[in-house]
Amino acid sequence: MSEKKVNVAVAGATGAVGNQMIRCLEEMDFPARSVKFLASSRSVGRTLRYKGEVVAVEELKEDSFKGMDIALFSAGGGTSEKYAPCAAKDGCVVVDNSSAWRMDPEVPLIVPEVNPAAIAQYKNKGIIANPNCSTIQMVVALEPIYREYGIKRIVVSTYQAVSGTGKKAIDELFDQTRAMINFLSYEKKVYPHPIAFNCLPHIDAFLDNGYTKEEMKMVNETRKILEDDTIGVTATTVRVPVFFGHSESVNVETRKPVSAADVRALLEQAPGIKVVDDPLHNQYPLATDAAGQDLTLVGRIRDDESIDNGINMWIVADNIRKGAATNAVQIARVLVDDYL
Ligand code: 25A
Ligand code: L14
Repeated sequence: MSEKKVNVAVAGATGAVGNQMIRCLEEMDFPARSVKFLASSRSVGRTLRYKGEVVAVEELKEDSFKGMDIALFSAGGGTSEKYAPCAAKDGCVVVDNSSAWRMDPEVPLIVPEVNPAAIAQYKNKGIIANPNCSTIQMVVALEPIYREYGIKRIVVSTYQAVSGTGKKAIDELFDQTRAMINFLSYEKKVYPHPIAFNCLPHIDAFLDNGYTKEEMKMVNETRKILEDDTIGVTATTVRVPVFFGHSESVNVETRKPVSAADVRALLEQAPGIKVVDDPLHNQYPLATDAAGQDLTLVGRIRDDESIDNGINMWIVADNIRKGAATNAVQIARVLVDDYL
C-alpha cells in the first residue's frame, strides 16, 4: 500500500453524485492530504462534512485546481467540458462522471474490474472518463463472459432509478407520490410525464435514429470499454419509480457454446459481483438490496432457449455508487497507487 497522499477536489460536491463521492472517499479511507469541495455560486455559503470536519463549499472557477492532484467531476456535461481542461492544465488529473469526454478517443473510459490497464492513457489529456451508470453495471457482469466465451450480441432493457437525474428528480418522485395518494394535484418539473406509478421509455434526449442518448451511450461505451467494435448492442432504457438502484434485463449471445450453470460459476468468482440466484427461495437481485452498497448483483441466470448460445440475466447495482461515485473513487485509487 502506498504512503502517498494527494490533494483531492470534488466539483459538483453538493449534488447527488458529488455527495456520494465524498462519502466514498471517507469510506475507502482515500489517501487525501487535503480536500476541496466545489459547486456553482448557488452553493457558496453551504458547508459539507468530511471525516468529522466542516468544509466550506467554494465556487468552481478556472483557477480552482492549482495545487490539486486529482479532481472528481460530477456537475453536468457543460461544466466538465469547460473546467476539466483547466484542471488538466494545472496538472490535476480529472476523473469525470459526465458524458462530455467519454467517447473522446484520447480519453480512457474505465471500469476498474474490466479495463484498468487503459488508465495509463490519462496522460494524453489529463482526463479519465467514468462511464454511464447503466453501462458500468452491465460490463462488470459481461466482462468475464466476454473473456471466456466471446460476445456476439447484447440486447438490454433497463429499469432506471430517478436518482440518476439528480436531486430534483428524487424530490419529484417523492412529491408526486405523496400528492397522488392524497388525491392532490401534482407538478411535473423534471420529467415530461408523471414518474410516480409510471414507466417512461425515455432517458436523456431523443436522437435522429429514434433512440435516446442513454441508449446509444450503452451501445458505444460498451464497445469502447470491452475494446471490441464487433459486438452488436441494442438497448431500451426506461425510467421507473425507484429512488436508488438500476435494474437491467440482459440477453447475451456468445460466440462459443455456453450454459447458465457455467456462467453462474464464472460470475461467482468474478470481482465486484455478487450472484443472487435462488429463485425457489425468492432470491434474485433487487434495487432495494443493491442500494447503499458497491457490488453488482446478478441473478435470474438462464439459458436462452430460443438460440444456440444465449444467456438471460438480471443485473442490479446502486447507480449513484458503483454507477457513478464508487467507480470514480476506485479509478482515483488506482491512479494514486500506480501512476501518481
Ligand atoms: O448539465 P447536465 O449534463 O444536464 O447535468 C444534469 C445533472 O445531472 C447530475 C447533476 O445533478 C447534474 O447537474 N449528474 C451529472 N452527471 C451525473 C451522473 N453521471 C449526474 N447524475 C447522475 N449520474 P445534481 O443535482 O445531482 O448535481 C449537480 C451538482 O453540480 C453542481 N453544478 C451545477 N452547475 C454548476 C455546478 N457546479 C459548478 N459550476 C456549475 N456551473 C451543483 O451545484 C451540484 O453540486 P449547485 O450549487 O448548482 O447546486 C446546489 C443545489 O442547488 C439546486 N439547484 C440546482 N440547479 C438549480 C438549483 N437551484 C436553482 N436554480 C438551478 N438552476 C439543487 O437543489 C442543488 O442541490
Ligand atoms: O451518466 O438517469 O450519462 O437521467 C445521464 C442521465 C446518468 C444518468 C450519464 C439519468 C447519465 C442520467
